[in-house]
Amino acid sequence: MTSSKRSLSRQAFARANELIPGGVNSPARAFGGVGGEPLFIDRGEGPHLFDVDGHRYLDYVASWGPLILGHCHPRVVKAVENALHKGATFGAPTELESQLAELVIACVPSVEMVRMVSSGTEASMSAIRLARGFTGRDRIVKFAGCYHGHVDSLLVQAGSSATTLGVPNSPGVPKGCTADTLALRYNDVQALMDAFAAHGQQIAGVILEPVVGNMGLVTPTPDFLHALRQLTHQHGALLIYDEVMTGFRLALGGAQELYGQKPDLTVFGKIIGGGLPVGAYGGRKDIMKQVMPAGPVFQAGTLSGNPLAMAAGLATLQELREQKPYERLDRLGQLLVDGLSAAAKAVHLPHRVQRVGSMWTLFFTADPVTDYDTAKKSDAARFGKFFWGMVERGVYLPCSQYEAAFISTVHTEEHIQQTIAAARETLAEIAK
Ligand code: HOZ
Repeated sequence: MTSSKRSLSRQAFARANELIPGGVNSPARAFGGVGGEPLFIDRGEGPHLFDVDGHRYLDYVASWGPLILGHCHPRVVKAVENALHKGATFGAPTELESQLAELVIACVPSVEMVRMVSSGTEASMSAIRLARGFTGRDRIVKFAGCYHGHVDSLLVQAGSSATTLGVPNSPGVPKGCTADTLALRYNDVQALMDAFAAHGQQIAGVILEPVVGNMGLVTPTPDFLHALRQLTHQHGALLIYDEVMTGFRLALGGAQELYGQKPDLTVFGKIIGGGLPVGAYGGRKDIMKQVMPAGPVFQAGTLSGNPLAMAAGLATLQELREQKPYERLDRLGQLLVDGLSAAAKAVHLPHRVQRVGSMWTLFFTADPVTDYDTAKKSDAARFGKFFWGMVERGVYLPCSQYEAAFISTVHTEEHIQQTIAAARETLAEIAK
């Protein structure tokens, strides 16, 4: 399938470019990391996507994570249809909101109370505000390479030194917004200890992706997770897990269940909305009760708790709770990474396949990827060739070396074998 066969996507992109900045409504989907132009999508069905030119792809993007049940899962479609017929939005409470809240609380033991919002960005922003309001402190610790949405105070790029005081990495973010953000190296226990030794009394909270998806897949060391919990506790700061990607994906209770951890607050997005726009933040009741109108920390939203979105999220979480797909997803994940590693090894390509459960990344580097600096050592140009080779063979991967790919419950062993076969051909081609 050459680019000439994607002429309708090309036309659609040219038109969109005249109307929408860069032709897309979120930069991640613009193919900037792999070159070329984005595929325009017509529809999805189970594990497959169909572009406007009529090509079918095995989908490992899953709308960047939400679609753990695949496209158009019948239970989700039915739930949304039912809700739609009753009215799209009321700006008044519905019982669906409590039903989803109850299910989230049942799935994630550290969450005793939860507030629904409309995106992961909104959820992180609100959790940070709450941490500051609850502790009466201003400073926030984040980690280089972790992404928590486009929140001003979290858009901080750390330099190569382990600790840097905030420097905004987008024009339009005033220095003042990031002045209280400390960006540290992921998995660096010493840097964390130093930050708390220097600023412990001013740190309101520490936010992290407990398994990182946003620099490609990077896992936390046990020591790092332990130090985070211990130091935040000792210094009266809140520990905030951003489980936008990992929540309901690595286990029903997310990464915190997998690693046996208990953060004070958790940020959700993606799967919690079953493909519709939902974010949420939740945690200890004494903290959550500070949110308005129960408490003084302001946060609001016209479409927060929207009935269509609640219905999609509820159907998705109910299905996951009944299906218990996590062991199967883990097995498929292992099968896939073994196949990818063998294929890369056979053609002597330096590589690392990193995975937790159904999240994975093939890095084109020989060394372990443990943080942002080591992630950036990967050969992103080679990844671009790999990406396009896979597209040509009917496999749709995230269009960046620095993103995680997702296996969904509708993938089968046969799909995984197809993917390995496509990778074998592609890797042999790009190794030449
Ligand atoms: N949050 C997604 C993973 N990095 C990207 C989705 C987007 O920004 O459009």
